[in-house]
Amino acid sequence: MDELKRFGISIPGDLLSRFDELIERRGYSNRSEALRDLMREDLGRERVHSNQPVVGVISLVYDHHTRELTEKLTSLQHDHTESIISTMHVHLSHHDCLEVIVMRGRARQIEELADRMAAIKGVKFGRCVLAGMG
Ligand code: NI
Repeated sequence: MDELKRFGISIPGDLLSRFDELIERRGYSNRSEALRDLMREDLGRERVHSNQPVVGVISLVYDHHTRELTEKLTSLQHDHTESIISTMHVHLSHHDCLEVIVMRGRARQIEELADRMAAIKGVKFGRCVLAGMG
């Protein structure tokens, strides 16, 4: 880990109280760790905004009986073999499947693919989570 630095910040008492309540609910043991996570999250968003290299996880839940859905999903994935690291498929019930696709690439490319998959008829849930690398 990088060397830890200390700094002081001025903050209105009310805001600090609300922040303390929030981090207690989330189970943080101290403010420093909560602030570090907030900073990382914001820096991560900036990374996506500037289209930097990221890792992405696309999660989909869909009814595999929907006509042509699985063919469309498979075909889209075969168009992105250079950035898809792994795909996991779970048969949730008689109808529903969960697919988790792990990718590495430019933020916008991954988001665009996630949007295209989520828009396919029969997809009930589609989420894309991106994380910065390094
Ligand atoms: Ni399945």
